[in-house]
Amino acid sequence: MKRRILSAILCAGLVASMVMGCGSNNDSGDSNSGSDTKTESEAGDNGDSGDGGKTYAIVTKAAGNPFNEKTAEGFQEVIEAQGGTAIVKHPEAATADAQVSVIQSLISQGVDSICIAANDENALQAALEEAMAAGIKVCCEDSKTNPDSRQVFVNQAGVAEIGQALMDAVYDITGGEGQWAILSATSQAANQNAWIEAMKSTMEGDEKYSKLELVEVAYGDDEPQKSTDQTQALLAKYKDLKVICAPTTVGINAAAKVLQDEKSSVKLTGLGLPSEMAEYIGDDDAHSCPYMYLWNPIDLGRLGAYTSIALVDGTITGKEGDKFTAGDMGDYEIVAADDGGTEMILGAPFKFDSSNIDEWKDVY
Ligand code: RAM
Repeated sequence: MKRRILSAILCAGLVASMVMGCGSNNDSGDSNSGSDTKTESEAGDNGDSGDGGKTYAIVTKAAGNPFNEKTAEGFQEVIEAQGGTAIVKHPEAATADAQVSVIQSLISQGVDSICIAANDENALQAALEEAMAAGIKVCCEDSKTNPDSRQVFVNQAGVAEIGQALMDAVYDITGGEGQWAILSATSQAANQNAWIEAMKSTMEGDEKYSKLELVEVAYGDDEPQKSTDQTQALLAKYKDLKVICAPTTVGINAAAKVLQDEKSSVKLTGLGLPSEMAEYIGDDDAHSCPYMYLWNPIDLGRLGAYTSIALVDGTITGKEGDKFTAGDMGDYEIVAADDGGTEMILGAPFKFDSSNIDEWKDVY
């Protein structure tokens, strides 16, 4: 973990120092190739950068989400340090349609790879298959597609592990009984849906959780206002609600503010960015979130970049048993994923509480 702190600090510094001279294209909110920058338009039809290097794209779930920005930052830092050109695309909405038009513009540009956090497990298949047929290497990070739409998934942490950690947090914070609700991202988000299923199967698989009642799964669509509205609706609807679990950085941040502003007795846990959650984390009544989990989103982007490079240079194809070295992040092996495709795991979910939040809030 210490190494991750260091690498995160180093990469933040590196990105800052490279901003002036870098050859990347970072289009927030752009869902097509219409506003490509000069550097990218110089790249030529085959997408190669001017120096003969390769062009690697990252497509996040949507613009306006700091988690996605951190991931893109890590991706960009690694690609540029290796002499490649990074193209960062944040679609204007967290929908499959917005991502399909981004993918199509990247195919037209002839990029060498696409690393994508999918807004829908199946709806990107035609576009991503077209990309792969055109020789573009495809991996997922954060939120996966189905196996036919990708070569490998860069998974942030084991799904069962995340489900177990969140379920145990709900158990602990409720005192082992009572009503709880989930505030998720979009209803199509493969990562949140997998984590919710893992929470449910943990709960259903052990008598220990039998006094807990999951009353609703609400969807804030990773939009701050909708997440705020959904939190308020949960509070109005369930007078005996004890805990909200938000497995999304946007949702948890919106819910934390509602609960703390309203001095609600309802408590919160889930997955949050320390930089956004520091003011809400604490063990007393004045704080809405006793503790939460996450992983390093910058490292997730860095691993996505190393994976893209390894796919493009042929070190890996994405099959089970493939091994590669992800720079200073060390060696990774591709393993079978539970959907029949393959994945690699960045690491374990990390707990943030009052004892360490100050140490992390400036990192990501
Ligand atoms: C939100 C996004 C992202 C997820 C994090 C935890 O920012 O939905 O996909 O991984 O939360």
